[in-house]
Amino acid sequence: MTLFTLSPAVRDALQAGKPVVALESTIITHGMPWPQNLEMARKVENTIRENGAEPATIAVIDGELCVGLTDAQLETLAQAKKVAKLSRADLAVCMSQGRTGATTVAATMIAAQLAGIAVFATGGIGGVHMGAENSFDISADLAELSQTSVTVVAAGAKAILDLPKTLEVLETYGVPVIAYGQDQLPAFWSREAGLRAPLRMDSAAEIAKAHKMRSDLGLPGGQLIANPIPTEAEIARATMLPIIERANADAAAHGISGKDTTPYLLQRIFELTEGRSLEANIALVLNNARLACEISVNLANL
Ligand code: PSU
Ligand code: MN
Repeated sequence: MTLFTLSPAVRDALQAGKPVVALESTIITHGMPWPQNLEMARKVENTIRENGAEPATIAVIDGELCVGLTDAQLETLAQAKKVAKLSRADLAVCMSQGRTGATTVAATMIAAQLAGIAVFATGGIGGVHMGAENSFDISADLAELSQTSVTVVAAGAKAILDLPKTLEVLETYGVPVIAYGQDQLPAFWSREAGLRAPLRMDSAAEIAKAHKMRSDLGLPGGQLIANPIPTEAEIARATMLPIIERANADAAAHGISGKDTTPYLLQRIFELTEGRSLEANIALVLNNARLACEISVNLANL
């Protein structure tokens, strides 16, 4: 039984030892509205190809764990309504039932590791939600980073989260949180979170070396690379803070919880910023894809 299916392009790249960058699909189905979600997915894949690596977008389609999607599969997924959102807990159930689902950061990491892909680009990881002291809502992405050996490039944790608590949990789990090119932790739509990042690196080569060192030491788990959004695309933290607060208050008022929280907040912030948050989101994903390429090219040369 094969556990996953490689697209021909991803299979060829992996066999030839060429750099491959994994991509998640929940950002397509739950993170952005149609049709910008499909435009983003295509742009990210093309950016990766232009930067010397092969993109591998990951999703479960009719029970099949697909590593690398055709353009037609990408389009179907982007248009699909009510697709399941698959984290670690949901992956095997979805596959065993022959259903379709989009992979979160956690599930994408699992698939990437199975396929032998070391680097993964996304927008923002899940983390500790505001009010977690009551709700216990902590994304499975954090536990995944502690046990699955993939370097994840994100623009920091999503700013809708409780960032200090997210950093604390990552520290407890032994996950290196590495800000790229600055001391501050980036906060997704904004370059700075008002928090110092635990670690800093200034080049993709250093990040690749640290990834290899971690695996040589036999330490399970990945690295979180926090790559700040490009200056020209950022929305100032001062602008975002009241909007995030309002979105969180609306979520509470509507009784939104569990898996629905992240998609609800992203959609609400999209409305409250009149679409600006989406433009910034697309810019930061592309920026992360470029850095992930550089890291995977460096890893392939090690
Ligand atoms: N980043 C985005 N949009 C998203 C997500 C990340 O810009 O929709 C998704 C990712 O798939 C991440 C998930 O893994 O949200 C976290 O969801 P939860 O907090 O339920 O674990
Ligand atoms: Mn959650």
